[in-house]
Amino acid sequence: YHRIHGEVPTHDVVWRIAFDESGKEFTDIIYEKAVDEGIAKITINRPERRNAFRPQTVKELIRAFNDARDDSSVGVVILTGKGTKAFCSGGDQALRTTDGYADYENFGRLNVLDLQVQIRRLPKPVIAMDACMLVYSSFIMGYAVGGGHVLHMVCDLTIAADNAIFGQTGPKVGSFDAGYGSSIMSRLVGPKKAREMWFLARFYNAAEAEKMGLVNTVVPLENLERETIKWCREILRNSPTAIRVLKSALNAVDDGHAGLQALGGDATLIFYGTEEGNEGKTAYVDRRRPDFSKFPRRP
Ligand code: S0N
Repeated sequence: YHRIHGEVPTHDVVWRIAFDESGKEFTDIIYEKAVDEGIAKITINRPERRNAFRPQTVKELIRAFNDARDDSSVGVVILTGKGTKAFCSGGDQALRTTDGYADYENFGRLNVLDLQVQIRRLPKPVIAMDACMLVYSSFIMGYAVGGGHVLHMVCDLTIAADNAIFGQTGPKVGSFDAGYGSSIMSRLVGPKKAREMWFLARFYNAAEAEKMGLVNTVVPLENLERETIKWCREILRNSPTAIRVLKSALNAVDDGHAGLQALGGDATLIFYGTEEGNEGKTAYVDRRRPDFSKFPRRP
């Protein structure tokens, strides 16, 4: 039924529409939060274009991810695409100009690059849910190709439906992602396979993607959301700080100075919660000399 009617069934969760602080409606995405669950779901909503993104889509995705980051009741974010035919088919080729993608104002944009960095730095897991494609987590069904494939790769986890198809089309359509789209792919599948994916621009089914290390698990389409929610709940049972530090640690080497800055920021955040950290601030506010003598110099 679901394969024919093109909807991924929702299980065990009540989704309610969410807004960011602007209160403005979203047109290109659906932003939802699960009642009493700590899960946000962001769905690219352009199924008639196989969920290709235009600058407006990316702008809305950035707003929703910002809100999910700021909402302390959210612990995991799911990224997915509307319907069962595609997670995301990349940039909207009909809007491609000589300087990116243009849908408003008179110049093009490549704002998906900002979105990739945002997902990478978000201190909560995004899961890609791919029925063809979560930022600690992604779930995928249908096609995840081109810039859509890169989006699932920058997510922390990917849960794929058995009908999901993965690949890069860049060299076929005169584009490429020489940033995360190349470096993260090489980390995920290894340098030889990454070259194969980019140079030949072939498509791979979900079983092949799992074997290559591109996705965490493959499940029947009918169970895609149920399985993704199960993964979210397991994550949510664990320490949010441990997960936060682990995410930044896992990205640190690859992200260079920016990666170290995120990990270092986590250390500062934790230090501020200690008596030792507090002594310095309190002494400054009280206009006295700080007394760090009672704090151990651990081996
Ligand atoms: C996904 C495919 C394989 C699905 O095939 P299927 O199921 O046979 O459907 P179609 O009939 O082909 O498509 C249905 C309708 O959807 C439209 N459509 C599909 N994809 C797109 C798209 N990406 N852009 C615009 N329209 C799309 C079809 O035209 C069709 O419409 P109608 O019904 O009106 O005819 C298949 O659709 C496919 O191969 N799609 C194109 C995939 C692709 O090449 N994507 C672009 C790849 N490049 C990028 O993503 C750029 C990378 C990028 O974003 C980036 C990276 C680094 C730096 C900057 C950038 C940047 O450019 O922003």
